[in-house]
Amino acid sequence: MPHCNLVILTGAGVSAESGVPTFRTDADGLWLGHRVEEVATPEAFARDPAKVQGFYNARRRQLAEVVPNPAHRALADLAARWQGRLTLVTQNVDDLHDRAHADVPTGPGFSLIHMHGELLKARCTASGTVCDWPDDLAPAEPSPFHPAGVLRPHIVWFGEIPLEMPRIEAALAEADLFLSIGTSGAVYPAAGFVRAARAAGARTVEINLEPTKGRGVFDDGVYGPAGETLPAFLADL
Ligand code: BJW
Repeated sequence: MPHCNLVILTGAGVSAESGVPTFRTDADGLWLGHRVEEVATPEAFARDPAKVQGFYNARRRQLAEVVPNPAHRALADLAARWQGRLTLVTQNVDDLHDRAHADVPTGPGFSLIHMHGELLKARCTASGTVCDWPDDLAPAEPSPFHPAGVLRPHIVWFGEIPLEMPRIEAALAEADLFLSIGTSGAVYPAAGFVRAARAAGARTVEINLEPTKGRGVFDDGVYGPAGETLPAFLADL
């Protein structure tokens, strides 16, 4: 098994035990006190940049208060010993996978893809240039890259195309094993990855607190907090 092509998709549930809130847990549909369409669309940014920047500034600041949990660390340990290709695709915009992987060596077959962007980066609206940005962004933060641009969060909002899709699709097309960890499967295209992996002949496993609506599409399921279930599950691979 450690020689096969492995694709792992992670979502907010992987960071939940670090204290980062998930998206779809509030019965009233609010996400950290906001409706998602008020903060995670290009239209929202055009309409009310102060609100959108404020929301992402708060989340960026929160990263200083959280650390990787046993689920992140188990994935980093796996990457250190995996002999085949391991493509870790995360929908999370926090840097907890990055920090866990920084602590251990990873093989040449490993790659980490932040398909929905990264909180600690900013992007010029005029040139598309991406840069590290650990601090707050002003509502109309002047871009150092283009006189007509401002800096926005390097985040994929609804209606925008997720990052690195060709690389992700290529990895899925050659997957032998696909793990979907801590994601509700409510947001596309990530929600469709399990079908792409199945079409490639991969075994598919859902790892979540509880079965999701898409459970029937997976071959197997492992249920419970990822920080508890994942270390044992990955150790057995
Ligand atoms: C635990 C746990 C523990 C808890 N242990 N587990 C109609 C039909 C189909 C699609 C569409 C449609 N209308 C519009 C669309 C497209 C749209 C979409 O999917 N909308 C849906 C709402 C229907 N998608 C898009 O617009 C995307 N772009 C796109 O499609 O472009 C077209 C295109 C694609 C590809 C090629 C060519 C063209 C862009 C989507 C951008 C998503 N952005 C967000 C916000 C920005 C990032 C941010 O601010 O953080 O990304 S939305 C939000 O949801 C965030 C997340 O990454 C994403 C996924 O959420 P996730 O991670 O699954 O979290 P939750 O909260 O939903 O689930 C947590 C899970 O963890 C639960 O299952 C818990 O049980 C579990 N859990 N604790 C294990 N301890």
